[in-house]
Amino acid sequence: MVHEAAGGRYRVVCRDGSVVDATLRGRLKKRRDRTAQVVIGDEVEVEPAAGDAWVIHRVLPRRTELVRRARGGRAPRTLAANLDRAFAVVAARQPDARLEMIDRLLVLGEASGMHPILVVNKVDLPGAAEVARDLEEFYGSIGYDVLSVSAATGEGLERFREAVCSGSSALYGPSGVGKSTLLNAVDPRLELRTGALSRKTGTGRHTTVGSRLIPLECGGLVADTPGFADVGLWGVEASELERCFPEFAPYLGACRFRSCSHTHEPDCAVREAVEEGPIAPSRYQSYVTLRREAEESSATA
Ligand SMILES: Nc1nc2c(ncn2[C@@H]2O[C@H](COP(=O)(O)OP(=O)(O)O)[C@@H](O)[C@H]2O)c(=O)[nH]1
Ligand SMILES: [Mg+2]
Ligand SMILES: [Zn+2]
Repeated sequence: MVHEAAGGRYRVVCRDGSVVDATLRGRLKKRRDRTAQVVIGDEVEVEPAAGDAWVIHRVLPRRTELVRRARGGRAPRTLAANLDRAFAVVAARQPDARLEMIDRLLVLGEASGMHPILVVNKVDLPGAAEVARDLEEFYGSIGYDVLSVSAATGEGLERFREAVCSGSSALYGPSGVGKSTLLNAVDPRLELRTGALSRKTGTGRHTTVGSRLIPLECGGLVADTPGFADVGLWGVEASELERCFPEFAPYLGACRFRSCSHTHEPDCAVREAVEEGPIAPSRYQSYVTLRREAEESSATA
């Protein structure tokens, strides 16, 4: 499995625990499509090359794929493959949790083939416990696991620790919500930099070049990728959006038009479910917003 990727060099940890540094075989390098990129989490086959060098000659099919599709028609980029778990992280306060941001994060997790876990951090702040409780109830009713935690006090961290200490995970969310602080709380040896200003949009002084899977002392692996910071700019294709709202599932296929966008068509089963109650208005509103974004960005592509 690829544990680190930077500038065309890959650190591969083999099943027997040995570690080799490898480059891509030319044939793989030339292919431009997304699946030919090698990313952290990829299962690859390596073979010895000249001297003591190694080359990756094959990438195995991916189980999950965390993909970043930038708005404005730029090519999608895979950030990590085969992760077992995705944690969408927000803060109950500072910055205040907004439903649209939460929905955006959950959609990104779903689009990557992972049913994300919602982590609501900073429950220690004044008024935050109530916010977290409401979010637990709301997103819990849609079928999401919601973990209310405080990286500062350790409250609620047991379940987070249990989940993050097995397999591989990604934490993603806006900057300043406490992702690095959470990981430091689970494994203080990491000493990840924290503070809202430590990693400003790509140009900051602490820009990470490569991506890596950070091994936790307790056994899990956590993806560390520079692109995670600006999730606000991610998008999902219009056609796959409806599948990223799990509570829409019972209604898909029941609209009058097979290609219904669920925004304006008559006899739309999704819109009926919003009117009748099973689909929450805020969720539907997020769908409409993301749908419009997706259409705008494909129009400029
Ligand atoms: N009160 C409180 N502050 C926190 C908590 N977790 C993180 N912070 C603070 O929030 C800021 C951003 O944290 P950081 O881990 O850098 O966020 P990241 O950008 O998501 O990695 C820092 O000043 C942290 O000290 C928490 O549980 N409670
Ligand atoms: Mg951070
Ligand atoms: Zn419809």
